Amino acid sequence: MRDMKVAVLGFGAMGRARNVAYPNVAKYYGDSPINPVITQGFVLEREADAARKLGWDVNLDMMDTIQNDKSEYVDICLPNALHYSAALAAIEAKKHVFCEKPLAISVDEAREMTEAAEAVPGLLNSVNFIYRRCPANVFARQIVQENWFGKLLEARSYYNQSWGGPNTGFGWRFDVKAGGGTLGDLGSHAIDMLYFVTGMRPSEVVATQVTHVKERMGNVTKSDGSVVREPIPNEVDDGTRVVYNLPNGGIGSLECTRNAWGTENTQGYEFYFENGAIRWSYDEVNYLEVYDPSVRGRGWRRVLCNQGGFAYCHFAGGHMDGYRDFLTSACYENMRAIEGMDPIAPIATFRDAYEVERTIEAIRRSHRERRWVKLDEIK
Ligand code: SOE
Repeated sequence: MRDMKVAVLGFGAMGRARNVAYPNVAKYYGDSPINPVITQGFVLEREADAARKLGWDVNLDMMDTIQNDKSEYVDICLPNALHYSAALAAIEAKKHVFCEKPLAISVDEAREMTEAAEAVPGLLNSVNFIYRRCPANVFARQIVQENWFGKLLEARSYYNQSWGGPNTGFGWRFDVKAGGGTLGDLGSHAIDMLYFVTGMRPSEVVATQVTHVKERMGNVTKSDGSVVREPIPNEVDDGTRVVYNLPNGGIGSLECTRNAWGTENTQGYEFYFENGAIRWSYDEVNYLEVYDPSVRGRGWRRVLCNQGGFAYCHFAGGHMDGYRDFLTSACYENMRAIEGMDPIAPIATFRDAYEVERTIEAIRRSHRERRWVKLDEIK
């Protein structure tokens, strides 16, 4: 196992979570070909002391962090609008790239990033669609791949949170130019999960989006340099509803919102096939529910996927995994990919994430133009 120097860009929740995940890769997975070591971090000045306390070698210059020799792998945990410039710079510097989702703030950016990444053979381009690392979702994917239940007829996905009410102040997640909005933040996961599990992407969508909170209080810098707190227009979607057709003739729906009281990270899916069904919910993240009508005494079977024989079981079975374990597994898969090892379950490449952006663009276009949009329209 060789050490590999990692630069982390950003010190928000995702950047800080890296500080737990990378050091755990070799501890969880003794067969990891690489031990990733965070050697440098780009943070804001106000975050520098906290980052140093975690042992980070702090750099306040993003481009310098990407370009200098202290790393061979760059992990982008920045606001969405910065993914594009950071990833292109990392690719130019011939560094492996792991990027938070959504890949970009537009389909054009995502396409350019994908083409740039694919033009450099041997470089990792990986996007953190983290729920691919839940063992239950890997099992769901296996069920589809082994064709337990035949054709997918109907799909339902949801991803709801509750922190987007009127009392939440303005921040980049509400800034249209920074790539804010619920669809990119939450819906992107559900779109990727549909593909990861079923192998299908919507072929045609019709959607409606809503902005419930028209203004949010935020800091505004005036021409004299003073900073005042005042209402800022909120232009992103607070909620989205989508109905879609699948290429196999099936249909589906997707909902996402940040205005569902009582839901903290409530997401899941229900996939109904010709001869059975599966469903998963993050509230019971370690379980997949399977319905096989051919079993006598039919009923939903709740399968614990955190045990030997299931993906990513790195510890005694049944001790339950959570978000930081999934992130550790994501980093482990990146290490395997860099060394050319087969994945336990496929990583989300830039191309996968570009496909998610195409679906997002189709959904937005459908809402704007009040019509069904075919995915073929979006390049
Ligand atoms: C938003 O609250 C958020 O942190 C998303 O940005 C993440 O992608 C999701 O995994 C959890 O919720």
